[in-house]
Amino acid sequence: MRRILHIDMDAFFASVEEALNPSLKGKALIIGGKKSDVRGVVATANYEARKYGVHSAMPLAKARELCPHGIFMRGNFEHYKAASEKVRVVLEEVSPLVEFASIDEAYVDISGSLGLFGGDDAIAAYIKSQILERSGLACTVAISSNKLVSKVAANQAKPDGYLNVGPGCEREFLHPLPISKLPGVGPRTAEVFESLGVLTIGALAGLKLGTLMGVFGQMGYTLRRSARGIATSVVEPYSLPKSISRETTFERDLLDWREIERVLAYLSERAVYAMREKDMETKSVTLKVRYADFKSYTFAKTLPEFTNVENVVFEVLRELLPKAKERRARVRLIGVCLSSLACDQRQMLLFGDKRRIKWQSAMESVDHIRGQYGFGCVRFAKSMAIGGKVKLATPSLSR
Ligand code: TTP
Ligand code: MG
Repeated sequence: MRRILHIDMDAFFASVEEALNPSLKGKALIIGGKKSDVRGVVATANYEARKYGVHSAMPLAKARELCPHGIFMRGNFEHYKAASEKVRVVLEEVSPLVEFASIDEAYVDISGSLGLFGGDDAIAAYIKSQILERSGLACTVAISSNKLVSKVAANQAKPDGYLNVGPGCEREFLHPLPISKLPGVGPRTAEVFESLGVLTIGALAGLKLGTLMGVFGQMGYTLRRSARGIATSVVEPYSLPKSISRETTFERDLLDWREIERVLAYLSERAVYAMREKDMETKSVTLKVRYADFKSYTFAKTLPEFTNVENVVFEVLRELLPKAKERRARVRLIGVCLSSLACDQRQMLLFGDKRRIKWQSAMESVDHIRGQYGFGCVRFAKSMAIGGKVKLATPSLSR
């Protein structure tokens, strides 16, 4: 019998702050920026602050309006990483098959551990109590026969919850839920379904495959399977990132593209460095721009071959920039995303062109120095004009 557990920490960044400083408990707490910060967005809010309508990705200014008495904090990513590691230790005591989907969310294949712990309920109880004891943090756990159903179930059971969807009950569990709860159904897809009168996951599961594929193509097939509670993907312990992005909101909306380009150069340096740390290479570069009217656009380009050097990424971004400038609007946020990632094929170096080999070996030395003295000790001249010490306005979204 396959039993897959999903765990998601409750109000994660906020709960870590509360655990470090218990006097914050019971108060409305918002992480993402100080009260005086005019820019930036909410990373998360504790459940007290959520009562006022504050949620992740909301502009800080709006959060301040809704919850003026709230406590606002920038947050500290190192603390969140450390808390996440404590969670990992507990999960790995239960099973070696642990896959982190984000900093506060993981899947555990517990099929082989049921006998040892005395069943799935016992495993959930062990995980919840051990995490609380060792880190002071509450979490929500759900178990079912696959990742998809467990994820949906955990969302339903939040906060501090536990839900076990028994074998064979997956469909029955999903059917009454609104369509938007199904992974893969974003706000736009949900709108399409709603306009067709399809409001629940059950209604979607009942649609004819031909109808669905007519509207959504291949995605229609996947959605129908998901709606029927069918998911076959396995828990992959050391999952590699699918993309690496860095983005930031400016202190004030900018029209000066020279300044924007410098910040973009800095962000791509950070992204490429993070990618190399994971021994990965990219084949697709995306430029993200959010303008003053909050409209976001992305411009992407696929590279002829994989790269892990900044200069190649800079060149691609420079090609994409004219499209971003066309809108002639002030820019609120800029970001870069590296995707189509693959593990670095070092042996390919032998076949690379001379320039590439030169850059790769130069950056290897740079990374070595950065490993000892920190990222900021070696920077490209392109981004230096924005200053030596850069603080990104939305650090939590800029991993
Ligand atoms: P989530 O698990 O989505 O949210 P949460 O843990 O704060 O709250 P809950 O699960 O109880 O609903 O995200 C985990 C952390 O990731 C969150 O604490 C902060 C960070 N995060 C951002 O920085 N920006 C975002 O837009 C989101 C959604 C999360
Ligand atoms: Mg969470």
